[in-house]
Amino acid sequence: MRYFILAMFVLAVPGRLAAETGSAAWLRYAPVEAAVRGRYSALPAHVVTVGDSIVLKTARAELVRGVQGMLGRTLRAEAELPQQSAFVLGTFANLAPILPGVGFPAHLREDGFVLKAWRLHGFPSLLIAAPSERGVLYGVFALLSKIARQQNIAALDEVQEPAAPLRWVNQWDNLNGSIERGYAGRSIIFENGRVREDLERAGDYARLLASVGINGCAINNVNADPRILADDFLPQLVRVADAFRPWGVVLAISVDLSSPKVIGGLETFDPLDARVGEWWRRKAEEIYRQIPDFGGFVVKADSEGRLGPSAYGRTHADAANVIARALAPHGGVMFYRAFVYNHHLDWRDAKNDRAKAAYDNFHPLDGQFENNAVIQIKNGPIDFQVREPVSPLFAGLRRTNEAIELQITQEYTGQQRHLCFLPSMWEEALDFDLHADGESTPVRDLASGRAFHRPLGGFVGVANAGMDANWLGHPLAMANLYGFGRLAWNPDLQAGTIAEEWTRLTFGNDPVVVRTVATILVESWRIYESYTGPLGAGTLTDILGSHYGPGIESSERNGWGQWHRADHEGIGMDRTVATGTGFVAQYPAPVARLYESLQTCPDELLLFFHHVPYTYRLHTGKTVIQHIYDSHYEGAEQAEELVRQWTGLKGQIDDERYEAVLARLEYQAGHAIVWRDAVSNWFYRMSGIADAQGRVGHYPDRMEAEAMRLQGYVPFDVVPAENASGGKAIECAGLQPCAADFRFDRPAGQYELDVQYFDQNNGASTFRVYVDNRLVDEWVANGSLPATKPGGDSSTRRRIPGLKLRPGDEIRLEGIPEGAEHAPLDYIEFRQGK
Ligand code: GCW
Repeated sequence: MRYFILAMFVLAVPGRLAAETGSAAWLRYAPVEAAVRGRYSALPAHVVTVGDSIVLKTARAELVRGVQGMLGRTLRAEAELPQQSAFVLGTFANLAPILPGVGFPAHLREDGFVLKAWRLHGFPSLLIAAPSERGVLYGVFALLSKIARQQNIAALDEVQEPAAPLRWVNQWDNLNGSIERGYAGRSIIFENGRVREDLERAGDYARLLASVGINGCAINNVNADPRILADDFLPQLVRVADAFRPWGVVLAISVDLSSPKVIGGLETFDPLDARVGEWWRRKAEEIYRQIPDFGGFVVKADSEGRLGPSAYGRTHADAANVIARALAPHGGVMFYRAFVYNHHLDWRDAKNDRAKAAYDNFHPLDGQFENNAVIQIKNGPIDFQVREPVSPLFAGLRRTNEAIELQITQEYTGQQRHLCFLPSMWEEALDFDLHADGESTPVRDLASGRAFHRPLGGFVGVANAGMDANWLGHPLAMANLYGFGRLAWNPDLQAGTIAEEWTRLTFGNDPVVVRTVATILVESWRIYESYTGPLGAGTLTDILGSHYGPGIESSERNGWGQWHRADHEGIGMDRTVATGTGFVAQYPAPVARLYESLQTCPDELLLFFHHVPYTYRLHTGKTVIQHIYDSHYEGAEQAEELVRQWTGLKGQIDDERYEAVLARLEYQAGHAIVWRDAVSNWFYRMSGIADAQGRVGHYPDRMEAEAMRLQGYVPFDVVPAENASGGKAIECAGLQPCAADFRFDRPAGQYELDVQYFDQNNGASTFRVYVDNRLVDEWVANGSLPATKPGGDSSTRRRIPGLKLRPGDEIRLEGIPEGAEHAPLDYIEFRQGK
């Protein structure tokens, strides 16, 4: 009883917001505030659906659910057009005969819709009509989004259509349930080599996708396990298709080109061998017999160790076409990835350039692909780096369908531990004018197929949502999935608009919340860029491992081709025609001119296209080396500023999501300093040029762990050295517990103490901090960072605020190792006045 009263009390506290896990994402349908509810009082109380397909049923149920949640009203479903005001849902074909006066648009793209206020039998009604059933569902979501964002919907008369027919996500899920480059838990589709028994979350995912107009999902890793095409797998795929179907999301799979041989029993997978063609034909037939609305296949071939047509001296067109022809009679689409390159490039040859690979491989084949084949091109010529120019291949295919592949999962952009709102980056890529044929041809028109009047085209987002309740790990990362869908629907949208829409739907309409969150989002990409990968040099991360923390040299002297070519004199890849790899020539002339010349090449891409000395002056007037130092310091400060901005929202957002975001932002601010120090120290060592502001290499507020008095703890070298302060740290590998202590020798006052330690994923050490034998903090390093040793991936900050310290105080750090994690410590730093 006591608990019950307590619970009532908690619920009754005015203004207290109910905890949310984030699982509802942007489809919360939170009650519309009383002050604006009047805006919707005239909405109909009835809903009629003309037609009874499964997608129409979903549309109606969603409308009922949304109106119930937001306005607290239960819509009555009617079988016939009532003699009172109603929501009327249906396709043009079904509605036109019974609503003769309406006049639906004659040429609306598939999946488009109409929202229209209409007097029906004299009663004010609302039509949600579309050429296809899926369009009706999209219309419902659009209407509900307007209500959630408190928009006025009286006198609605709106027509929307998508920019392109193909708006898909790819999941890189493995059949064992892991996800390649996934940062939010296990697969929602697979488990232990099979499709999960419980596909409820897969259905919820399809609902989220549909709500932003995404109409296809390829569910498995492009590094495809051939077993996905095995006979006994098909019934499992049928179940996934069933889970997606109510939401108009078609199921697709990634397939391995060698399947006819590996699981088909043929001795070859040569795309020009008639038996191979026959195998794909039968396979497609078998699939469509059981999944009539199957979407198609995605293929990664001759890339990163995958087998491909080169095994038989065939072309990518041969490979794509043999499968495309098998899919064509059923309306299936064949996505063939342009991410084909040699990862054993000789780095000693200054003419070698991975950036050239996609164009070199696919441009010569333009016009040779079947009409249902689509070349899926990553936005940049390298690989989802924090900053790249757009791929020249977008302009290099005119008689071939193409789609742009964007990465929602933040492989190179902080892995959902750092905030990085990617629509800001995508907007720039989509707006970039490649001037194919001298005409204006922004990437969005090339990818959508509009520029060259292609039958197919579109947008593919690598999403990698997982079992984490909030789908992507970082609560704010969902803005990337939302933003991808919105841009695929309408690539003219601005990142700021998307950020605002998403914030309203996700956190409500409070103006301070909307302004703060949208600002944080919009600034986050540049902030992330500024402390990671400067001036187009690429994300300076551990290329050979996690792709997460700093790993500045890891890109060099190996065949992966993500080189920045920094040495003692300068940095950058010379990709010019005059003196470099000649990559620039792959762009149409106006763009090539822009990048070829140092005068016109934008600073932010300078090092992508040119090799320059550290003393080279940017358009801003700064030298390259000083820019590297400054941007890393500014970026780390801005990351700290994000924390401050967020804390201003305490109480305005439910505690659960507030705390979840705060924890990530605080972690990010600490890790931004790890990045800052690693990059700036590495470049200081390389260039020998000091920071004009005297920051790099000088840390007056720091006490290195190896400089403390150690009991049990032993110093060791961290490799690479720049990933730990002073290149060294201490670990407790023998007798435990271990301790490190020293006497405080600064002026008395209030301090904030930052303890920099390493949090590996192969142990959970305990740390304790004492001041004069008084325990002031204790924590367990049990995060899940991608690291099994101390270094840039695992380096983590613990902040202890509000410590009163006097000279002579003994500060002692105690570490208790667990598993393979030896309670490693790097340094502590004092900040006064906090
Ligand atoms: O960015 C790289 C990733 C690989 C990925 C590959 C690709 C699925 O590091 O994990 O493989 O791209 O896009 O095929």
